[in-house]
Amino acid sequence: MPHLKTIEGQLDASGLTFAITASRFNDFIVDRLLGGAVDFLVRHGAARQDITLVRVPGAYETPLAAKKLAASGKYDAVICLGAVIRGATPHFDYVAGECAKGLAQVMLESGVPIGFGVLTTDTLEQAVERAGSKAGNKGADAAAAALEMVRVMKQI
Ligand code: INI
Repeated sequence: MPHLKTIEGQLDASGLTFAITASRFNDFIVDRLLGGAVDFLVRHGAARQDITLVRVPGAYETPLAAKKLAASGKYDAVICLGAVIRGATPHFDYVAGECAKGLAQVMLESGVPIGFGVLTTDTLEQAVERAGSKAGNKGADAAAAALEMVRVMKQI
């Protein structure tokens, strides 16, 4: 669309600081998301020493850690990684729902971009597909979205 003043975020991570939360629950999936997120940030100019990793027990605890990280003022963005996989009970709905709701609340209240890299899948196979195989890597996607939002927010 021509002649519009347009604000867009460039995917340039140089000089920025990031915190990543990674849940221990389903860690064999989450470690793949972590690899994808770090690889994305470094390939786009972030320095490894500017990326802080915080391990949390599960997706349910993630918003609390993200809230403190966002409020600390130390990070340009927080990227949250986890995997909630549906089981035979309604537990999934509570864990996934509270995690997503909590992270949205943290982002809006803090003004710090949050990358939502928490998989919510019906099966383990669907999680594997999204953790670096045929459906890409949602950790890298969450890092990309967080980075884009940092650059957008700096211009608005
Ligand atoms: N936590 C996850 O990150 N993924 C899951 O799939 C999951 N399931 O299925 O139970 C899960 N539960 C743990 C939860 O996040 C808390 O750590 C736990 O309830 C203790 O507060």
